[in-house]
Amino acid sequence: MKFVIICPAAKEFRVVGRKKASSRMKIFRFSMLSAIQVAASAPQDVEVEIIDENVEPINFNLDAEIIGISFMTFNAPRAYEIATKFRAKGKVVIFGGYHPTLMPEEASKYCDAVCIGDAESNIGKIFKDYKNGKLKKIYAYPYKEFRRLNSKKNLIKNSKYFTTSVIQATRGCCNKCEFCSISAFYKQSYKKKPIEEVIEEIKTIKRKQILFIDDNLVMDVNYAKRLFEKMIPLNKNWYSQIEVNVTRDNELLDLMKKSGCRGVFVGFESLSQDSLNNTGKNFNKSSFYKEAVKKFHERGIGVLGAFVLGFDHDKIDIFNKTLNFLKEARIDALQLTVLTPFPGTPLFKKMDKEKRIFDKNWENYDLSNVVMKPANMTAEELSRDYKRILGEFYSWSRIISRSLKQFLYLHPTEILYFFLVSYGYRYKLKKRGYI
Ligand code: B12
Ligand code: SF4
Repeated sequence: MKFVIICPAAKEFRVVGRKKASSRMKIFRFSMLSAIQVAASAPQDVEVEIIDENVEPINFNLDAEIIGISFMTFNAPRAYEIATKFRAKGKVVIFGGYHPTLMPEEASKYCDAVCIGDAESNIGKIFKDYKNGKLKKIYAYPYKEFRRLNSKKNLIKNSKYFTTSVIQATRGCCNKCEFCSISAFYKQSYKKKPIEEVIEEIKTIKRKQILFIDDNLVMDVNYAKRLFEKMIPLNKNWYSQIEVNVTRDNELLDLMKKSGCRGVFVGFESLSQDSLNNTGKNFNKSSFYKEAVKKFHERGIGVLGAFVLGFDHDKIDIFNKTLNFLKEARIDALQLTVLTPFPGTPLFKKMDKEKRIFDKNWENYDLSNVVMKPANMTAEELSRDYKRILGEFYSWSRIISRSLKQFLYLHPTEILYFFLVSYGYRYKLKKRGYI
């Protein structure tokens, strides 16, 4: 039996016909772990293929019996379009990923089966039921033990991605930030892969640089410390999402450095403590942010800061505050997003009840569009200043000035990476007409 897993792409990056995938956007094409992990979970006797629409067109005449589609909210409309075309050709379509898990009722209208949550605990049952002619609409078997599977990285076109040296040691997060899809998807649970299996997996990666795609690698501090200790002899450089409070534990920070950490993605979210408190992220203290960044920098660790604009407690001064902070704290790269009420989150429920969501075209849920009425500013002000901050942060003068200052605390390789990330963002902003 043949199973093809499809990753739909946004219109602006989609490869259609003989059009080539933009090589410059490669900087944002990495990982593919969702599809790879689904492939690895499929029964051994099933032949699996992965098609990523960001790098190749979909052949709607392919010979597979079952089509799997993996998608987030922003690419749900495209996923439904693809599913409809395949179903018209008699194929069986199964859905998985963030959007179908959080919106199973909507998703189930366009497919034959929805996998809620992890593929590992569901896909075997889906195939078994299909073979027996008993396919159900919803599969939601919980995944109890997070274990290493044989990698199926060979199924993707490696050269088309910035990096595929990606690993996941933990899944989920126990916190309850009201805007967060991860908290909704994992129902505030946190699973850890056995450390020996993570180490074995790292050993299979040839590249010096590895990327953890975990949402919070240090949620269980003891696990993290043991993992970092075991990673020291591997002599790798690594990058991960990390919560800012890691900088309150010097032993943990030193272990991160010793084990080769060179860059972190930190969810600062907001400089307004009121906003943090009211969104469930009161454990972040904005008064501590500058010191936290300094502590990372002292250990040669670069910081990609993630900030969200448009919380109900954000006042109009949040824009200039954020812009000034980015410069003063020497944030090395920025992921700035507009507060987005993703379906399935408590934020969506609240704003929907208050009738503040004016745009339910999921295509616009890519964190850069304003889809709701903010409380203390207009939607236009939010959109305008969001673009202004990005434009200023990624102006050539700021990129160059940042890169020069980074020689004081970062390794040249990381200076180059942060430059490439900035260049990639600039390209994206230009393409979208923000600058
Ligand atoms: C790495 C990552 C990226 C990378 C790489 C993405 C990629 N194509 O591989 C980059 C930086 C490119 C990226 C970009 C974006 N991302 Co992103 N990303 C992640 C992150 C951190 C990890 C994804 C991952 O590999 N997970 C590991 C795999 C194994 O887990 P999984 O994806 O959940 O898959 C499992 C199940 O869902 C299920 N499953 C998944 N698909 C399928 C399909 C079938 C058929 C079946 C049966 C099962 C199944 O089985 C899998 C194995 O258990 C997640 C957060 C997270 N923890 O997942 C955010 C996340 C998925 N991203 C998100 C968003 C919003 C985006 C962007 C739209 C916006 C942005 N600015 O970041 C862009 C879109 C870009 C694009 N064109 O694709 C949101 C999605 C929210 C939502 N409700 O839609 C998340 C949840 C982050 C968040 N904090 O909210 N992302
Ligand atoms: S925003 Fe971060 S800390 Fe909050 S629930 Fe989501 S993953 Fe956890």
